[in-house]
Amino acid sequence: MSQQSKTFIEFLNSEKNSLIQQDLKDLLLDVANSCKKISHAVHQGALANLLGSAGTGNIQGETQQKLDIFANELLLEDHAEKGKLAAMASEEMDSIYSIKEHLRGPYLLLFDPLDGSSNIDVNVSIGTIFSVLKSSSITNDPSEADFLQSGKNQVAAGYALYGPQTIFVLTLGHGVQMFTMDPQSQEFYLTQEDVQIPKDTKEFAINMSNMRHWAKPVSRYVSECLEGSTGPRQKDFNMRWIASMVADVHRILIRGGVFMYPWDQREPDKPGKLRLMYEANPMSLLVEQAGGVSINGQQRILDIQPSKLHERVSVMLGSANEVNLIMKYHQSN
Ligand code: AHM
Ligand code: MG
Repeated sequence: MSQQSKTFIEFLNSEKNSLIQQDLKDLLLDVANSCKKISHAVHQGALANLLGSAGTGNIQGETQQKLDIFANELLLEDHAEKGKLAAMASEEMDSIYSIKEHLRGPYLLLFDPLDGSSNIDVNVSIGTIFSVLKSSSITNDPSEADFLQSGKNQVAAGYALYGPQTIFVLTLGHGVQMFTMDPQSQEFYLTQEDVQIPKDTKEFAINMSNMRHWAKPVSRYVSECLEGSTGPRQKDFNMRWIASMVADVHRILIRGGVFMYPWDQREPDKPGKLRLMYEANPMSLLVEQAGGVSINGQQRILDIQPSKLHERVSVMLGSANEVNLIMKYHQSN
């Protein structure tokens, strides 16, 4: 790494973050340290007997992988006694995890411990997504209601990407920074500051196998992209779908693009596949902080008032001009 690269701790303690509370910095250091341990386990894979199904299911009705459970338990253990949190919530737990009264702190931590579970066994990039909210009270027993805050209330959000490199991406509400883990020292170094998503793009990401189930505005947008330079968009588009939101969003933060996991007719009563509070909200804050746009088709995702912890949402995010066009197609439908 370059001589000038700041470590994650140096970044947190830099002038730029002088207004950030020390206990939030401590919490984020703990999160980054947990991600280092998960990264180690991911890279061991079969050698640590961590591949394959755990044979259990989560509240979403999805089969849990061994690594989903491992990462969830590691995050719980690492944060339960640090004194920074009032409670935690996770994709892998039906209800919230309350911190013992004498160990409670001012924040709520939400996470998808291992995003992209279908990619674990095939050695494709996966990640951990996290969101930090302020707890309304540390004296009352925490409840699910404390978590039901709109995404714009997040005081920090980010993800760790376990790919060819392990990368930690963070926003504290003023810009997006990326840190690369040095595999020798296991230290995160600041490698990209104030990330900006290009406003225009020629790349979209959606699971095309669901095409026949999409709503009209989504079909219209994608079919116009597919028409390429001879169609109304007058340019050829490329498509990518990693099936790990964390990796698809990372690509968009690096070089622009659009990611969509919209509502579709397979399960018409559900707003979408992805979860609002620990997938869409943290990603939306990162995307907006990098100059992009994130919507559900009707409104900005960060403005949605959640009504339950595991609420699902339709997601369209990325390069501003493209996502604004998708919004226009929804409004004129
Ligand atoms: P997970 O949190 O259980 O891994 O599920 C979420 C993932 C996203 O990362 C990804 O965008 C999507 O599911 C892929 O879904 P599909 O397999 O339907 O393409
Ligand atoms: Mg996920």
